[in-house]
This record gives sequence, structure tokens and C-alpha cells, in this order.
Amino acid sequence: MSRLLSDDEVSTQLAGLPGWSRSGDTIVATFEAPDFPAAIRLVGLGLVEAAADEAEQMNHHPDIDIRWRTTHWQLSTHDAGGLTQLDIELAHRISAAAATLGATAGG
Ligand code: H2B
Repeated sequence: MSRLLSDDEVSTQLAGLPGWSRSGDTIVATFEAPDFPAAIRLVGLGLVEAAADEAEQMNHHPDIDIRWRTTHWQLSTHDAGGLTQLDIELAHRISAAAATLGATAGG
């Protein structure tokens, strides 16, 4: 079981994750596309697929919510009841996957 990160550790790690922020015991990010078709293409083009591959490799899975032209991502370690290094690692992998698709967290 991964250990819970301290508040300071979470803040320090988030400094290296542009577009990600803390929301309670989770970290969240939004990837926005210019319009709905583009959002679905972004998702369809593989952001979700790429993230799913990373999640399976890590056995650590994101919560994903698609609303009109935004995809909302929420990470937390359910087994630990909060944020662990697994969430930080998965966030980096999702942002890297998004970058290859020309998307950046936060807009
Ligand atoms: N994903 C996330 N985000 N948190 C977990 O605690 C978690 C997971 N646990 N994926 C894994 C699967 C666990 O349920 C399985 C049994 O290993």
C-alpha cells in the first residue's frame, strides 16, 4: 500500500504538474477542446485510451468525466483514502499523453 502524501509533499509535487490542482483528497485537471467534436476526437484520438494503458500498467485508475468540450480528470488512491505518489505519477503520465495530442491541462 502506498503511503499518504503530506500536504506539503502534495503542494511540492503539484508545482511540477501545470494545470493540476488539489481538491480535497484528490487532484484534478481539465483538458478543454475548442468544441464538442474536438473534445470527442481528443478523447477518441486516444487520451482516454493512452491514460487507460498507463492506468492498467500502474493498476491505478483515474475518474474521468466528459462534459461538452471538457474532460475532467480526478485522481485519488481509494485504497489509502487519499493522495499517494501513485496519483502524482499517473497525473504526469496523463499530461504527457495529452501533450502528444496537443492538449494541455487547464485549457
Ligand atoms: N485506482 C485508484 N485510483 N485507487 C485505488 O486504490 C486502486 C485503483 N486500487 N485501481 C486498485 C485498482 C485495487 O482496487 C485493485 C484490487 O488492485
